[in-house]
Amino acid sequence: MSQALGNHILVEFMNCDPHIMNDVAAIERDMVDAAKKAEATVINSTFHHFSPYGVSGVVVIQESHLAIHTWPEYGYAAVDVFTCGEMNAWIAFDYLKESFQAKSYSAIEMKRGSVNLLTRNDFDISTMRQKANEWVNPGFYTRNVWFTDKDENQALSLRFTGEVFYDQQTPFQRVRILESYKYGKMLALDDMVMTTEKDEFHYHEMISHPSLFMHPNPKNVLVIGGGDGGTIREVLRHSGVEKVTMVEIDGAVIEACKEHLPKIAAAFDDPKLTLLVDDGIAFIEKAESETYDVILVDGSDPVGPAEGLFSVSFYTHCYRALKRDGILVAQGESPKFNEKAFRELNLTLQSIFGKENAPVSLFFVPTYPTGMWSFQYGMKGNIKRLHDSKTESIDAFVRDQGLRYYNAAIHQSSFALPNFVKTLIQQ
Ligand code: SPD
Repeated sequence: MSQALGNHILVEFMNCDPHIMNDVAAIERDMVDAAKKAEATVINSTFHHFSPYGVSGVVVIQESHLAIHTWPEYGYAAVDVFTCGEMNAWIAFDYLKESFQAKSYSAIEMKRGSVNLLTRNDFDISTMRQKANEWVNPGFYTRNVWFTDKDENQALSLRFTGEVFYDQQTPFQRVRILESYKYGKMLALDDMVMTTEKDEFHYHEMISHPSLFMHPNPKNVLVIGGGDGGTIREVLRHSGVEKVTMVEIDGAVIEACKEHLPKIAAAFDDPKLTLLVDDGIAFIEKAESETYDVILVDGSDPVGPAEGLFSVSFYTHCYRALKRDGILVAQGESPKFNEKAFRELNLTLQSIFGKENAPVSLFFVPTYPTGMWSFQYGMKGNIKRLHDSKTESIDAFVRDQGLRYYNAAIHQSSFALPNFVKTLIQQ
């Protein structure tokens, strides 16, 4: 065979582990390690994750390149390894076959650049090689991985590092803890952002403090959902609260957050807490009437296990389980993202609690699609407003507890609705 400049192997890896095929950090590491095993000199690498699945990437080596495109849904990776000089591409092939757990594979090998077909130019290659050797690899690997929370027409994307701290498919949902560049570690359920280290306080302060300050004497609080623990952490800041019951359907969420988001999952050992890993919908159906002062429904979006948290039957039972002056607060979706769910929830609450007793509070969450989010209320008994006399005690509480979103002015203003939102919830 005549001499060639390079050797190119084109590989089909089939029936690979689909989770590995979607794990951009693992694939980048394996590709870089495969190059090193084959004694290549790695210059840099760039990898991209496609939402919801698929990875593409290239490792540039002094001896040419390794490239990959994956289709996790087929457990398939298309890989090519292009080498020149002494490097043996088949060492990289063997390494990747094991790492991707490929059950079947095929490859073809091509010689590239047959020297008898090429004309050599006359320049001093030794000086160029010397220059290349002077260059020190800064070890800068670029990676471009985005997590996207979206519907068919609208999305919010966060760039994340590719590190996956937790990834479990439970009987209810896929639970993941990932790391975003801007907002730190993030809890995602299925493909939806639930909370992040750096903006969780927006949500958790606003789900809990307004109702606890509007209620004259909240002692017994029920939290449905809220597995990350941020809501109970806020509720338990109120020294007058004597008992908190939390019912979370998915124990994996609690475990993942205790391990990886400890500042959010900070109150699970509080003696006032009774924690039940159970179905909140079944729990409320069996709950005693007139038991709770405040019920907080910290559920995810109305798909998957949280769908029942948006039903008439669920809120009818919540109404029954509230004491005479009780307040219900529910994760209310967005009037700009989930208009239908937002409206239907408000009409449900109006029908159960009364038209004037179903106010909406708006707040801002940078990591949820559109940023505009809501809590929706059901006030049992008389209409409740924040007494001016409470302003001072709220401000003192805010100072003592170091709150970062909620204050007395935010409390009042969050219930003021833009006109388009008023129209959206008209009967
Ligand atoms: N799309 C986000 C809906 C919010 C769901 N709950 C967040 C959990 C925070 N404790």
